[in-house]
Amino acid sequence: MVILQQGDYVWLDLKTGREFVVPIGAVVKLCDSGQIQVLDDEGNEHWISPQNATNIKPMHPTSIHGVEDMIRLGDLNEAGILRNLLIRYREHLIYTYTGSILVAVNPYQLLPIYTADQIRLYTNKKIGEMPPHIFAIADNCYFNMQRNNKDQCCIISGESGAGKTESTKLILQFLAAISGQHSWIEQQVLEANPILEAFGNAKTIRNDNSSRFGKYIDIHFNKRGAIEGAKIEQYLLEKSRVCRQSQDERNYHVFYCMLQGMSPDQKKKLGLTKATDYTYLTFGNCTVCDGRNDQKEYSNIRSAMKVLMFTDTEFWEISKLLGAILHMGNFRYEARTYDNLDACEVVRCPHLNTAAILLEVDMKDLMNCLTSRTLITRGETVSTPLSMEQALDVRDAFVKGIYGRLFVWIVEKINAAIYKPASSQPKIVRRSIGLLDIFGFENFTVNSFEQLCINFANENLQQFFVRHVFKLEQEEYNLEHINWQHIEFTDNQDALDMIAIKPMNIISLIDEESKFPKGTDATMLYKLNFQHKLNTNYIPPKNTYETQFGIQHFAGVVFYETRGFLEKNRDSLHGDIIQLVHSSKNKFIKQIFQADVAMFLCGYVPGGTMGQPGTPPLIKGAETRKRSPTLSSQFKRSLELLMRTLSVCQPFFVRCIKPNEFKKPMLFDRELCVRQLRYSGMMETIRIRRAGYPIRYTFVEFVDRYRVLMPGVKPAYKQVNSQLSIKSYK
Ligand code: AD9
Ligand code: MG
Repeated sequence: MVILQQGDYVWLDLKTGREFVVPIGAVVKLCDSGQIQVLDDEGNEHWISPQNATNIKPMHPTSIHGVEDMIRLGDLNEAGILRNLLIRYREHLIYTYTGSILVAVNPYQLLPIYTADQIRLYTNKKIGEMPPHIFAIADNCYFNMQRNNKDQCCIISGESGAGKTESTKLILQFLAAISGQHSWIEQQVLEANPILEAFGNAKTIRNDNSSRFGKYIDIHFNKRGAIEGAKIEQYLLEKSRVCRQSQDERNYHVFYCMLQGMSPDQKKKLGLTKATDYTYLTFGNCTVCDGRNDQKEYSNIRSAMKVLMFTDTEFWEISKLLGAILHMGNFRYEARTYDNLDACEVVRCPHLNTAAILLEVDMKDLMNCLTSRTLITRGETVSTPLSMEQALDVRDAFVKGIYGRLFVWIVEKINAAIYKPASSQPKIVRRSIGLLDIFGFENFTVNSFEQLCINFANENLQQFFVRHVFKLEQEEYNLEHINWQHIEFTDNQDALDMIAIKPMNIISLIDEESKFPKGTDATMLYKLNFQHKLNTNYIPPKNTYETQFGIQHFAGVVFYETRGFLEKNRDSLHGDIIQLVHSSKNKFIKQIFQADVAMFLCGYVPGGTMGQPGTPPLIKGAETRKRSPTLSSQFKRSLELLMRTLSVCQPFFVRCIKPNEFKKPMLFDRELCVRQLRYSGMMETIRIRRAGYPIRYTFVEFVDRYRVLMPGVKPAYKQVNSQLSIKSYK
């Protein structure tokens, strides 16, 4: 039985049984005839009777007013961490360390903590010398790079709207300020962001400026520490958004900016009007975004593109493609029946005409390839009509194809301006800081192929993280000559092996089935089950009708709906479309489809069997199925490269937390935060810490806290000058 007094702090376990509810902090208001009245952190009062006193535990002194580094918390558990973040957040202290990790809680308001003065205050300081801050991480990256002559990286994670992109920009801002050159290249690196955001960000219900792609920006510094270039890597743009948006969401910003910002004359040339006139822009019933000025953004995009050496012609060519996309979205179809087959026609209208003009293709060819498909059967080419549903899919696939390739081209164009390969200057020593702003772990009501890729990326990052923390921990023990036992940690290597490493892994099975002519989502699922049903990280469907399988990820179980998996992974356009692009007089579209056209001309024939390479021209409009690369194999390859890059860097971790779903300041949703803490792997870190030596006192702190136990011990400051670190047992 705990003896409590008024004013004592306690942990109150409300035992709701809910998955993300943890004990809440509370203060004792009254202790009266055995009854205890407490006031919890949310301002709710509770009466606790002595029989229920097991619900109450005393709070460790470190948890009462909070600490800057959560490793110092006596109550090193979810409740302790959550409360620490909460009480700091209420005081606008959004940054907190957990050892080497920075936790950043999104304030959803502009705090006066990013000024030039703050940059100066954080320059060249040790971590811990100043209150936790994103600038402290940036500063450490920079000076570690200089001091140790070692590349650094910063892995910024968190769910949508948690503040990853803003954190990335703040680090960049700090690095640009302290590298201190105000050079052209520095400006170019900074100006890459508005372009990427225009084409790759959109308003979603979670975030008004949501990045719909992952990115790694590697910033290069010369020997004197000045920015001399950068390279941007992009991952998995969400292409489906170009054709569909959920309620209250928008398409990519650039479309709305263009319609608001272009001169009437330019718009007329592209046959464009206003956003509400376009189907592709109105699925979410939302064409404006509070707090965004699309017109002003347009001129920012325009000037950023100038800084990054996009020519006027290139800019115009991009606008033409964006215009063509909007017109295609407005095509209307009419159902027909030919020889008892469902067919359809594109209704002739100005949109059709303008789209053909902008794509510089023959209008008839455009109509044909959107409403029929050429197949080769027994050596003969046959044109089969497409049903209305199929025709809409073909058009959307074409549009997604254009936008996806356009995005890749834009990133390449930016890189052409800012990236100077090291090999061209072999004698020049160069160091870099990489910033990874990538989608966090996702677990929705329905999860598809995209979530599998995203969670696969997160498994990789978790593996990297755990290994790093684990290694650091043991290195520190060695450094201080502390006796320690080998610390076990939950290794997610098994899950990773199953997903992508070992033979017959999940990704390779999906890939194989995608290339197999008769492969379907069902045959793929059958093979996955057959191969992995005994693996503890795999959860097979409960019966033969179910189309979901589950994976035990480090952050929890996720069920994946397999319908549509293969189509998404193939990510291919049918041959008639490639043929249409090939016939176009528009050099720009041909350029962005260059690889596809080349592959097409190499002579791929249906079923994945290759024809004689270099035997063009292929039978006009023949169906092609590209054998490679599939989406997952491309993604796997770029992830491997990323992990290789990260592994030679000294890493920093920033975990962004979204405090509420309403984009509101000063609102802290406890359950939402616990979920994120769990999914971020933070608890895993703590487990590792607990298995080791979780409490770290400097010599001074140790003596001050415990000298009362040994009469005659003087205050620490009288004994030492140096800060010797002593670890205490838990
Ligand atoms: V997503 O996965 O790309 O959808 P992010 O990138 O994690 O997401 P983002 O950085 O875009 O989120 O932040 C969302 C919004 O939160 C921003 O538009 C700001 O309005 C707000 N935010 C985030 N960080 C800060 C901050 N340090 N100060 C003020 C912030 N506002
Ligand atoms: Mg973002």
